[in-house]
Amino acid sequence: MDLSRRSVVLGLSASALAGCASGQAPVAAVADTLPTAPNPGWDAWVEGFRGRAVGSGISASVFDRAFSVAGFVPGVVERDRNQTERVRTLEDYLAIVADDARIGEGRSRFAQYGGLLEQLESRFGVEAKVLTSIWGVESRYGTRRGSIPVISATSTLAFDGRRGAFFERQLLAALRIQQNGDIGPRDMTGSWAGAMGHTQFIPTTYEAYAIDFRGDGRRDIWADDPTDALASAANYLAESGWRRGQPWGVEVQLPEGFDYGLTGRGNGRNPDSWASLGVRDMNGRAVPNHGTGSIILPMGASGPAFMIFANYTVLSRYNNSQNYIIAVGYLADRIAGGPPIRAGFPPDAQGLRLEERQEIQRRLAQAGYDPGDADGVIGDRTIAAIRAWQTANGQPVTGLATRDLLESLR
Ligand SMILES: [Ca+2]
Repeated sequence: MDLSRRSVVLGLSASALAGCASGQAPVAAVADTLPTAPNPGWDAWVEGFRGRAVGSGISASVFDRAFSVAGFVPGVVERDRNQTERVRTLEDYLAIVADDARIGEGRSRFAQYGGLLEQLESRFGVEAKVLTSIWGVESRYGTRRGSIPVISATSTLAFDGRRGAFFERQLLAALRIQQNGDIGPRDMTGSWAGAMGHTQFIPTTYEAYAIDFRGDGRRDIWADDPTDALASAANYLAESGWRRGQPWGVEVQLPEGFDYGLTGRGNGRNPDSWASLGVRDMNGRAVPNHGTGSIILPMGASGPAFMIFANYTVLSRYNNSQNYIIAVGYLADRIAGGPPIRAGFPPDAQGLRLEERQEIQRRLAQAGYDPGDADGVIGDRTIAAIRAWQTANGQPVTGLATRDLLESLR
């Protein structure tokens, strides 16, 4: 095989980790590019891996064809290392993946693909709104499917990542998928961690659950047409035990003096028991019988409370992050016309609420800085804009969105 690799620029859009069980909720990143770079260590690793791959049943020609267009991508390693650093609150995560824009787009897609979604719902027993929501959270309805070659991404992370064994399994699965003829090396793209297509399946999840819905011989989750991808997500949820017509969870209100020791994902009770403790839905009624439920408080006692049911656990198979599961369930409900979360969110560590963080962003933009969208999420761009403003105004350069900053900007 040819180990001299040209440096190419790869597109990166979505960064999702479907099925990774990393506990990290995916967030679609802004579009950027990730180049490959020569790396003799990676070349040597690939040579060694070639023997293991062929030994496990990958044909030498499939292997060499796949790696003839692959390379080491340093930016992928960077993503993997940075991933654990930022822990977003539920409020931030919802502002990113389940904001009004994504709800509106979801309603359009729900209408546009209504026929297909109905077929999937009747065949797999997973509601159309849930499939639409997963599509929305994973790839912004197919617009952020990721354009990094999967062999490059997974081999880079298998060679030089925190989770080498995991990514070697994904790389082997990716090669088997190519060997099976579902997709060619140049078209097998995904996000930085190897999550592929509209519903961001990692290769092993694809092998286990992908569906060729129209029977054309290929399980194509990469094409513009989302049919196979949505069918595959439906199959995955159905196989994981989805209960049709049952909610993932409902927002609830807790009575004065409620014992918070009763909350937590493992502390299930039957509906009568919760009702007798004074737990009500947001209309003041006892929660209907959806089976055993637990109560979770994603932002503590001063934030929203949810009673969660069996379908919450089913969604956790896709990604075991609490924020991810709530976002998928909530976006699904909103797409179907459900209400916003009624409880307020507590102020952040700096004592600011969402509207105040948005005001900081708007005022920075008015002052000529670039804090990104005024979504109230203090991310890298907003921090950079705050630092630039602080520098220009002779303030200590902290990058923090504080009340003092807001007052100064006013
Ligand atoms: Ca197909």
